[in-house]
Formats: sequence, C-alpha cells, structure tokens
Amino acid sequence: MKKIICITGASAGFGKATVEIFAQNGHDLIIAARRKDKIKSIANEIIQKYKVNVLPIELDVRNQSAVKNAFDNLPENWKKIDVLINNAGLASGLDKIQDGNIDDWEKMLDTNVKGLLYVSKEVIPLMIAQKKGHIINIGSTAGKEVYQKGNVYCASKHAVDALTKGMRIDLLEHGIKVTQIAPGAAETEFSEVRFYGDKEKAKNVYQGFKPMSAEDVAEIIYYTTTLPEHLCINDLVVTSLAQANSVYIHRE
Ligand code: NDP
Ligand code: 8X3
Repeated sequence: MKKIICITGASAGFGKATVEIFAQNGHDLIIAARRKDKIKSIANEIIQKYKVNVLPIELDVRNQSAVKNAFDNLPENWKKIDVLINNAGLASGLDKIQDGNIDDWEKMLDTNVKGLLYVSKEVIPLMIAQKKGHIINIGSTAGKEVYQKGNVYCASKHAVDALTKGMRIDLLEHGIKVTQIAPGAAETEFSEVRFYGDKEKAKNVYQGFKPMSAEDVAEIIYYTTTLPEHLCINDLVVTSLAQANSVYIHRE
C-alpha cells in the first residue's frame, strides 16, 4: 500500500538515500532540509524517475515556529503521514570537553535533540488521529557508548536513545510504532560537517576499513517499515563488519 513518508535531513547522506529507496517502492515523500536547491532538485529527479509525489520543504528543524508553520500549512492530502524519519542531525567539532566550543554544542543539541522534538510534536497528533504511524529516530552507536572527544555529540545521541524509549512507551496506547536505528560509521557528509568542511580530515575517519554507505543504512531503515502490522523493531544497532561499537574499529 502506498504510504506518505516524511524525512528530515533529506538533502544528503542517509536521508537522501532513504528518499530513493522509498520512492523506488512507490511511496510519496515529504522531504525537508535547509538547502532549498538540493531538496528541490532531489524532488524533481525522484518525481521523474519513480512517478511518485514529492513535497520538498525548506526547513531548519532548530526553528520551532518554522517547524510548526511547515506542518500547519501542509496541504490536507499530505497530512496523513504514515512514517516520520527523524534523521536531520550533525556533529560539529571533535574536541575534549575542556576545549569545546559553545556554538558547536548549541548546534548539536538544538538540531539532534530539540529539532527531533519539534518535528515529532507536529507529526504525533496527525498519527494519533489516524490511530497508526511509525516514527523512526536516527540515533547512533554514539548514543550507546561515549568515545573520547565525543562528549556533546554522544550526549545528543544518548538523548535520542532515551527519547525513542519514551516515545515508544507513551505512544503504545495509540498503536504508533517507534524505532531507533543506531548506525556506526558511514561515509556521508557527516565527517566533513564535523570538521568544518575539511575533506582530508573527513576521509581519514574511514581509512583502513570498509565503512557503511548511506544506501546500506537506507535499506535498514526501509526494512523496519516492511514488517507485519503487529511487529515493531524498537532498537537496531548496525555497523560495518569491521566495527564492534563506538570505540572498536579494526583497521588494516
Ligand atoms: P549528512 O551530513 O550527510 O546529512 C545530514 C542531513 O541533515 C543533511 O541533509 C542536512 O541537510 C540535514 N540537516 C542538518 N542540520 C539540519 C537542520 N538544522 N535542519 C534540517 N536539516 C538539517 O549526514 P548523515 O546522513 O550521515 O547523518 C544523518 C543522521 O545520521 C544524523 O542524525 C547523524 O547524526 C546520524 N548518524 C550518522 C552516522 C555516520 O557515520 N554518517 C552514524 C550514526 C548516525 P541541510 O544541510 O541541507 O540542512
Ligand atoms: C556518527 C558515528 O562514530 O562518528 O554518529 O559518532 S560516530
């Protein structure tokens, strides 16, 4: 059955790859991110390629009134969201806590934690009204263990871990599925953003082992939406073969 899927952070990485896989499978998509040109061109390409409906929304999830406005103003036929993928997120900087930069901290907490909450706040009532829905929060192995210099990013993903559990419990009575997917290292724009655009430094993160790709993670995300109605994956940690957790990666 055709569903409406809403994906935040759809302009790159996991989000963009997830748009593609849902479109391939015939679903309609609301795609949100800050880079307007990117989501517009992704929307045009996907519409052409897969003949599905795509609604691109320029959105900074940190801006609560903009988030409210965007969902209040959705055309009625787009309000029946079946799956929300809270994917927008970032790491900014990699420093010991004593050297941390306040702007980086605010960026990570505002995006990864508050942004996820703002979007969920708007979509949950739409799902409750339909008596069904599926919220997928993109956590991280960084939300399971803390690594050196990971401090605030790890804290933000531990918050996603806790919020996912909280949502699952609170939404039980409404028949809404809640899933956390916690990936390990995957080569996307993530490290480039973390290192303020330094491509060389970003590349080094993935030296000596085969990391996951955005497509690998998108397949897992898609899979969690294909289970029978009565099943819900609550928490799924996925890494490449060479990675055991946040701390242990086997490099050749
Ligand atoms: P990318 O940098 O490739 O993509 C991040 C996406 O988030 C972009 O589309 C970006 O779009 C969007 N985004 C960032 N800030 C905002 C904002 N304020 N409002 C709206 N959209 C925003 O990274 P990934 O695809 O790797 O990351 C996706 C998620 O996965 C993040 O939550 C990340 O923490 C998590 N993750 C990543 C891992 C990895 O190793 N890559 C591993 C585990 C988890 P735009 O700039 O256009 O707004
Ligand atoms: C991203 C993976 O290991 O850089 O969440 O924290 S890691």
